[in-house]
Amino acid sequence: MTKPFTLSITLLILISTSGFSQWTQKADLTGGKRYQAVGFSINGKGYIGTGTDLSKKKDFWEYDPSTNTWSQKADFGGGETELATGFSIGNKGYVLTGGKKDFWEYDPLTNTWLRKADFGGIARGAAVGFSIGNKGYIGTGTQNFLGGVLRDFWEYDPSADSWTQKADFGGNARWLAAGFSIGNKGYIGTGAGNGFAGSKDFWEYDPSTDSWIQRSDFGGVGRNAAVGFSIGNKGYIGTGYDAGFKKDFWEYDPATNTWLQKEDLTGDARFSAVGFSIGTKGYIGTGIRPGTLADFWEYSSCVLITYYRDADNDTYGDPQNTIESCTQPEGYVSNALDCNDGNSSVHPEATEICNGVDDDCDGTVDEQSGSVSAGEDRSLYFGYLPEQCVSITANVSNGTAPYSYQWTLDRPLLFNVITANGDESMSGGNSQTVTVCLLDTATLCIAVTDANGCTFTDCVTIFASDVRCFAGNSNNAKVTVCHNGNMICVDENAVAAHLAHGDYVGPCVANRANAGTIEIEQNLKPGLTIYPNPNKGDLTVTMNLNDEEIKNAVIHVINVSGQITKQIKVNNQHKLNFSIKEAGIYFIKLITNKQVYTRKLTVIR
Ligand SMILES: [Ca+2]
Ligand SMILES: [Ca+2]
Ligand SMILES: [Ca+2]
Ligand SMILES: [Ca+2]
Repeated sequence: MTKPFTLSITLLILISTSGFSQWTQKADLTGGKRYQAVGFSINGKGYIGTGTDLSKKKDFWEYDPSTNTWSQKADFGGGETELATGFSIGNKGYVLTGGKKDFWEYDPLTNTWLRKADFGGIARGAAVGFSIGNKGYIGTGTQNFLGGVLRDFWEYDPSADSWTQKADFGGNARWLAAGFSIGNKGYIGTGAGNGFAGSKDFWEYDPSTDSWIQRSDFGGVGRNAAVGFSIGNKGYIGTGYDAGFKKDFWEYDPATNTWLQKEDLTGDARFSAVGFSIGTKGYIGTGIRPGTLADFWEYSSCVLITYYRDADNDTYGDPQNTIESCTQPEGYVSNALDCNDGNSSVHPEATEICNGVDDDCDGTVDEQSGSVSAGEDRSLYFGYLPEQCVSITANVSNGTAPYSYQWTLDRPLLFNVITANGDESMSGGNSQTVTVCLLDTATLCIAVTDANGCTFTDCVTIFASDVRCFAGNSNNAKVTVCHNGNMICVDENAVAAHLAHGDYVGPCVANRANAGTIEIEQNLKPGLTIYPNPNKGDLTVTMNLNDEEIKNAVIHVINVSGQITKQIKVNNQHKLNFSIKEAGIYFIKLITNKQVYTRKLTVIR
């Protein structure tokens, strides 16, 4: 028992959250308000006529759903009447006059009414009529509109223009019942016995056996003067009266013999309305609440859903191009997630590639780029073989392998500097690791292109100096070393011994300590300040020294391995900003004409 309940709750949630109603108000009946009218549909058009307001009516109207318009047709052949009973068979409509036996056929092609064989039973009103195949059926009703309820049931054969009595309705005699047919079965339920107390029993008629069986009671409370019609394989009963006006609306599924509550009629609760279906749509109009009504409502047996055009067929829809439909139309999807419906490579599941386009529709262009680091700046001493060349490996993060590498120097390689072997070199310029041997400072840049076409770059400065010297007339290069403040030219194999006692490679810098030696902080008197410290790689150095002292001063950044990772000429400035890429402990060494200042520095990431 819980399953239908759950289903109906789910449906109600679906309706409420989707914002769509299954009911749509259509043009009011042009002929004006009324109740106890009769109606049917033929070939895509609906018909409502007769009924009463302050007086009984005979006018008849045709509704065209394609234009949502009503047009007046020939007055009902039987004259003014109310509580008439109607149905349609094929291309004709039929109406049994309320309270009389005269029975009329309407032909929309000729817009004429033709009186047919009188109804087989006694005169009545508020009966139920429907057709199955090419036969019409009328049963139940009231003889005198107050009581005198009936349960006889009759079949009309238009080909013979004759009436045949069939098995009495399975339930008690009643009037103001509702009915419809589905396939080759007819259904009658609800209605009132003598009086107005509503019933909810529901019965199925099988013309092949001329028999009635009771089916599940109508899903809502018992009632009378409801409307009934069918759409496809489902039947519907709604509105009506039972100590109050009703607007609830129920669907009957003969396959499961169950009732499912559908969305209430959006218009006013009412009874004695007219209901019929045209194609996949149901219609309810007119009636009384107790004010008389002329409004007219269309029921879609499905819930309208917004679908989004998927022109590029990538299964993601264009939020700007929508359609509302009961079922998913070809070329449309239920999501609105495509940010470019003209490109099937662009959608939320696409891989972001570096093309200047937001491929994955996350609002950001080319966000999947990676990065590359060539590490810290380096120092080279050309002519001193251990430090004449450097190999630098590009470290890539966040890109997509495989990568291609392109190293470039910001100037041409020097050659024939002083001697024929004074040549710079660069090898591995198209590989992850490049090796350069430089005579003079240059900037070396790496450009990495990943599998997605993303290119990212980094540059380092190679502080290089030519430390070759040529003692005597020899063309054999030796190495310049600063020894006790004097520049000397020594054999390569003697350099190590010189470095061991505090000399350094290259020309002398006044009062300069060995550049590559880590020293504890010294000369802490104000003069050299670094901030912030620790820092995230960007720092400011201020030198509160007089111009004379700062003249020709240099700053060395030395890592914990004693390597100079950066050297900066102060150029008479008192304040410098620079950056250190890699996290770690460093020493900033300021070498002036007079002394050396050293500060310890921490770079965090
Ligand atoms: Ca698309
Ligand atoms: Ca797309
Ligand atoms: Ca993106
Ligand atoms: Ca992109």
